[in-house]
Amino acid sequence: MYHPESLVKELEEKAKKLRIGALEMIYRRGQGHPGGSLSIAEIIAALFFHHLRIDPKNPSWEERDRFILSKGHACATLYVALALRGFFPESDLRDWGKLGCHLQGHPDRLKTPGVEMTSGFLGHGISIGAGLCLAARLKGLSYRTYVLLGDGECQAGILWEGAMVAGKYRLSNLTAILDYNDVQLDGPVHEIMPLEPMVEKWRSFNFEVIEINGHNMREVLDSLDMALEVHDRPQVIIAHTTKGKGVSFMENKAFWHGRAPSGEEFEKARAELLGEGK
Ligand SMILES: Cc1ncc(C[n+]2csc(CCOP(=O)(O)OP(=O)(O)O)c2C)c(N)n1
Repeated sequence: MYHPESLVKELEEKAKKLRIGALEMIYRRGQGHPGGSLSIAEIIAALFFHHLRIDPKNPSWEERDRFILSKGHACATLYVALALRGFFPESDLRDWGKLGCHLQGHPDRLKTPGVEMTSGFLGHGISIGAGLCLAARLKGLSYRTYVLLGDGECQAGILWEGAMVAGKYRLSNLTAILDYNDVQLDGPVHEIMPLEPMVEKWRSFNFEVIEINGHNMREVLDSLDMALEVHDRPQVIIAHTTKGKGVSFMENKAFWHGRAPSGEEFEKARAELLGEGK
């Protein structure tokens, strides 16, 4: 489908808002995961502000598309998107992680409207997603399931069991999106446990593979549309991204995987994201 320039620009603005909002949450809480929250901003913006069939007024609508944040540690970005989409008031974001707040340190499907899977324990999104897709098939429902994975997460063996199931049952209603930023908790993915050849790996699990630059909004939108055209197998969008994208001192640094910025660092990051001083 053709995407007008105005839509691309609007979604790029949303991605910027997601980045600033997520960083602000992490700064305020003094805890969180900036690197992997920043790398998924375009993907989350494209999904939540354009692609997904969801209704914030009816979060449990049976035909809604399901989105699973399998790399649950990056939930700040998801929470900002859900708030901006109207699943709950934006003011709730300020209470993230506080006792009694529905926004937990990692996503909790029993507490937060719009969260489909409790996650944080890496590796399980594909299996749960495959289950949701089989359920849709059995019930004759038309919803699709999207699972956002980390590349470090792909080092977990259980993920490939889920992929095997999705491939066996030819779950064409499942789209995995891989945030391939090549940095995990404490170093480069390709050094800790190499994943390559990634395209061939997914193909051998019977997935249709689409490879994109995960920060190019047009490519993200096109890839989501291309996935809709695949009717005989699950799909994976391998999105090449940069951990810490948009903040110069955070980019590609494992140091910023799970550390909150100081007040000064946050202000510097915010100015960069707003494009000030350029
Ligand atoms: C099963 C499991 N093992 C270890 C961890 C600890 N952990 C949290 S985040 C992370 C790194 C994940 O890397 P990646 O998937 O690449 O995430 P991103 O770089 O996108 O933040 C690890 C090992 C965990 N949450 N779950």
